[in-house]
Amino acid sequence: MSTLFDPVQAGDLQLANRIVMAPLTRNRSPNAIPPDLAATYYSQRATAGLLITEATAISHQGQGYSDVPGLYGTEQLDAWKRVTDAVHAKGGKIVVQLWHVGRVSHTELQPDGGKPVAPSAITAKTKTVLIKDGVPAFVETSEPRALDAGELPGIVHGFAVAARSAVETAGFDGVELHGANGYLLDQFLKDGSNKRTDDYGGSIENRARLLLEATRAVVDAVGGGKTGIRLSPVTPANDVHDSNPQPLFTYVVKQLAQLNLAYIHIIEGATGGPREIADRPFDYEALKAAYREAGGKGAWMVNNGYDRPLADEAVKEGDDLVAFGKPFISNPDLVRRLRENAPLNELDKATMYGGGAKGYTDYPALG
Ligand code: 8OZ
Repeated sequence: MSTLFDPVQAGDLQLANRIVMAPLTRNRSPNAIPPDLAATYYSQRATAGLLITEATAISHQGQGYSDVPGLYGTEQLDAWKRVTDAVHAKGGKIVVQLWHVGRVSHTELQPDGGKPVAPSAITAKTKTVLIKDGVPAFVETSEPRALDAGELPGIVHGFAVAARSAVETAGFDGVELHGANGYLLDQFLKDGSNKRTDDYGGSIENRARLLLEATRAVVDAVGGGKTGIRLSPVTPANDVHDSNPQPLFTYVVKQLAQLNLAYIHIIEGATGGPREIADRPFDYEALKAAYREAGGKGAWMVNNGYDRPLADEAVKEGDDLVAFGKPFISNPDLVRRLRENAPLNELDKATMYGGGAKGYTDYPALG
């Protein structure tokens, strides 16, 4: 019987254990360039079987918050190369999360101060972070404009280009498409945010089209064995909702099963919140079974509110990987602490978004 601490293969990725550092937005990348300290931050956490970077914009249009990193400029790619080198020097594995925020943005963050883009021109009832003079402020997102169908191939291509740059130039072991948390791909999936009447709206097949096209393009660029995807079937994050998520996500994972992906990463419940949502029930075991029955061989990664007992249970039930989020911010040696059932450092919420070394690279490891 496998444990959390046993090695596992996820596509091309040979992982030392089943503990994953979840993507965590930290807003410390002015001009979308990861800071030098990012190499320290990620390499401090390299004992995780897999590190997933904070969400990283595939294009200027895909950016929705101040000081989040990108993957579309030479300086950004060079900075990421310093991060991947530092992680590899410690024997770790790292993939980058490919992000297009869609409507979760602000005109101040968009090229030429334009409107953010979305499947439909519906403003998300959510906030983004604008950092002014080093001080983060939460502000309402701007009203988006609906993407023209003719713009969608460019977005799909953008995912593929970012993936290829990530692997070939920045030295990542792979990539994860951010298909979760109410960002662009999730906005297309769900009928609360997608009111389109063309081939990208309406039926489940149509709403899933952009996500599947982007995933296939990334697979063509870097290989399925280096590609993962994150999904959040019922999260209310960033004001997304679907009237019937079980058949929607069953269709999505059945299609993904044909792409020989490294892994599928599922957020159970409300991102960073309750694992069960009373008015949004969802059967994750049925979803996993549908993926397996359709021939999906990728690792099944679960996330949200896991601790050691819950993670042990998940591995026992056949989940391959468990992603830990906030505990990894405050515990660089989380793997050791989980193994030894040692107490965890407390998270300083004030330094989560923005700032420097404090609350970033200064959390102590066990002696
Ligand atoms: C917290 C703050 C800003 C962005 C996500 C990328 O929820 C995020 C995010 C989280 O996936």
